[in-house]
Amino acid sequence: MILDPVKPGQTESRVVERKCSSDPQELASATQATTLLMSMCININYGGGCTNWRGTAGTCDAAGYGVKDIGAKWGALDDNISSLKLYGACNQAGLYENTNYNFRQPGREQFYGGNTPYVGAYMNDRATSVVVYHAI
Ligand SMILES: [Ca+2]
Repeated sequence: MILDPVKPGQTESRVVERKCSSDPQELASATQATTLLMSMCININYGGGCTNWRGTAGTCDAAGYGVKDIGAKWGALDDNISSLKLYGACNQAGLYENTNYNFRQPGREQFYGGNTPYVGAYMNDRATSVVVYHAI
């Protein structure tokens, strides 16, 4: 998935493109102008198939990138994330159990400061909204 960054006044990234491909040439053209942000996988230890998020405006800053209902954007990933990897300046990922970042209410959320082979018993196969950003 290719995302625009979260802009001032917005609560989530615009999804620019969503594509599955096993064609190296096609994937290469999609990756040229974008930056790998994070990878989310449906099994532990980065197995079972992973979805990459790529950004249109470079790596993460403090506002970063986010999707408030991944089920609506990429159904296969909803309630299905078990491991994740972070790239570049993206050093913090947040997983939320429900849509809309749990409506910014505390609880039912977990944060990860690096590559995570297992998101933990609570958040495993539960995340529905996701953010990734640069934490100072
Ligand atoms: Ca969920």
